[in-house]
Amino acid sequence: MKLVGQFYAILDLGYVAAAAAEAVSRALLAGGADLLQLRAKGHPSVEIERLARRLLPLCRDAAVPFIVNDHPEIAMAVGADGIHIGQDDGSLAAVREIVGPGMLVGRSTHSPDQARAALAEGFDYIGFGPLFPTPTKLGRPGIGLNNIAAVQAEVGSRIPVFCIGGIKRENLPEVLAAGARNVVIVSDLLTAEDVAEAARGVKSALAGC
Ligand code: TZP
Ligand code: MG
Repeated sequence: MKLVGQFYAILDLGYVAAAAAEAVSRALLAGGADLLQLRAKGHPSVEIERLARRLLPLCRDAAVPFIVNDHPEIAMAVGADGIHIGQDDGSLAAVREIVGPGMLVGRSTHSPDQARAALAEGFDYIGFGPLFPTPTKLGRPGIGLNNIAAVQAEVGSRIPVFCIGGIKRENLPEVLAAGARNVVIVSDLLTAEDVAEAARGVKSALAGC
């Protein structure tokens, strides 16, 4: 499936109980998410795979790529559209040995050098951040907004650069003004009273960019 769109949502089991995962995913998709990732740090593989099998058809119905975080074997087993890995999760080549040539593979990056390296290695897209410190990814400093425009110009002209980390509806205008074109928003959406409405707000803020 092609990677198009600016709005990347993550169903993170740190915020959403597994029992609510489908309803919240439907709301994110109804609100206009262009990609959906399942992130389930510390959860058993069998549980992640079971959940992935339930979320995949929702994404297919919405024609939105479904991405699995951290687990290429699960991404492959369920027929996901993509796999997302961090800096410590090995090389693109090692992941490709598991998932083959067709799957989208994204990399988390935390600096312009890492962003350039991910482009050179051949990743399909990158996350760039955390822009601000965030409880969703504890222990990582915020890298700020200063390098967004340069990374967007240099890397973002070749593959999508998704800014991430501490982005909320209220600071989204500031992030976009700094040069971001694509964003990932996790906790601000998952803790919203009306997830679909919150997602719609993000979608319309991105529309002019
Ligand atoms: N990678 C870098 S920051 C982050 C991830 C997964 C968490 C983003 O979550 P939030 O709640 O939008 O700050
Ligand atoms: Mg990882």
